Formats: sequence, structure tokens, C-alpha cells
Amino acid sequence: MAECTDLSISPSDPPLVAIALGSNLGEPLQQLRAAVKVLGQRPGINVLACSPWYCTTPVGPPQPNYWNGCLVARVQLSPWALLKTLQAIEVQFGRQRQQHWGARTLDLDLLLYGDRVIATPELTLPHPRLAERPFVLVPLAAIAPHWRHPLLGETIQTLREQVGDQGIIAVLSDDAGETTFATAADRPPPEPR
Ligand code: A4P
Ligand code: MG
Repeated sequence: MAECTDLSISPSDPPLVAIALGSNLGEPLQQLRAAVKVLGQRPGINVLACSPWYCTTPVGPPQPNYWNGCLVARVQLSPWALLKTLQAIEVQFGRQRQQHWGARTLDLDLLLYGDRVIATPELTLPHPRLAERPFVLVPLAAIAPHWRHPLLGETIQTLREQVGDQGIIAVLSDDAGETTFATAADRPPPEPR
């Protein structure tokens, strides 16, 4: 029998993936929460953790502020099948691709798929801009601080500390049915390593 050298696709250990969510059109928070629910209902996707939601200043052309978050899931889909699923859900939520980095009702980016490295225009893993974006690293570090970037070798927490808090305006947590809201400055400092 052929040996399975790619542990991330071992059937007994479905791979962990990290997905970034963003929205700045319509009702962003409602859309983001609904998108998490829809994702978790898809066959082969088991959502394990979802970050708080962060209000962030837009990167790109002038447009409204974003709400951003991240989730971690176990999946029984290939990276390409998962990307197709994410794109279908974006369309379901009224996503229209009009302008590069322009405003959108829902953006779902595949950030990490285990430790897979893929370099094609259709799908690049890890996500090519993951390591430079506070609006991705701050939420991801809240739920997956120890995950190591497969190319850079650094943990998400280290990368998050390197980029800082620029553009993070506020954080909103849905934990235990309660919503707490704080400006970024209210957050406690990171624990010492
Ligand atoms: N693609 C390749 N790799 C991936 C991947 N890992 N995940 C391809 C998702 N898609 C991937 O994506 C463009 C193409 O990338 C697709 O054909 C896909 O096959 P898209 O979703 O159609 O377009 P996009 O999202 O406008 O492009 P892009 O370059 O992915 O934009 P980003 O990087 O997602 O940036 N500011 C704040 N504060 N918060 C935001 O969330 N988002 C953006 C969009 C800009 N500014 C922002 C935010
Ligand atoms: Mg995108």
C-alpha cells in the first residue's frame, strides 16, 4: 500500500483550516454571523472556533469600515473544493466583484489549510497577504495563536505581534450570548511569552 506522506489529508485526521471573514456593505455583522452558520451547515465542514468581530479601517480604495473575523474548522474537503464552497457562499450573500479590494457584502478567504503550500493564481496557500494584515492576524491570533505559518515558520501570535494593531478600531465579542464592545485600546496587553 502506498504510504501517505501528506499527513494533513489523512482521512482519520481531517485537516484544520483557517478562514478569514470580512464585510463592509449591507449589515456586516448580521452577514458575518449568518455566514459562520451557513459554513457550519455545509457537509464536510465542522466549525471549531470563531474569533470576536473586529471593526477595521479599509485597506484599498475609499470605502466604509470593515468588520473582520476568523474561524477554524476541520474539513473533509480538498482545498479546491473548500475554495469553491467559500465562493458559492459569497455569491449567496450577494457578493459582486466590481473593484479590486473594493467594498463587499461578504469576503471569505482561505488562510491556512493544515500545513499545505499551494502556489497557483486560483488558490494560493497560505494566503499571500496573511502575514502582513492586522485585520487578519489579530482575529486569527485570538483563536489559533500557536499555528505555525508553513512558509515563514513563525507562529500566528508572533506574526500578530510583528504587525501590531494598526487599523483595528474596536472589538465585539458574541461569547455566551452576550455582546461586549470595547475600543482596541481597552484590550488587555498580550500575555508574556
Ligand atoms: N485566490 C487565491 N488564493 C486564495 C485564497 N487562499 N483564498 C483567488 C481565497 N481566494 C484565493 O479573490 C481573487 C482571487 O483570488 C479569486 O479568483 C481566488 O481564486 P476575490 O475574493 O475574488 O477578490 P478580492 O477578495 O477582492 O481579492 P483579494 O486580492 O483576495 O483581496 P483581499 O486580499 O481579500 O482583500 N480592508 C479591511 N480592513 N478588511 C478587509 O477584509 N479586504 C480586502 C480584500 C481589502 N481591504 C480590506 C479587506
Ligand atoms: Mg477574497
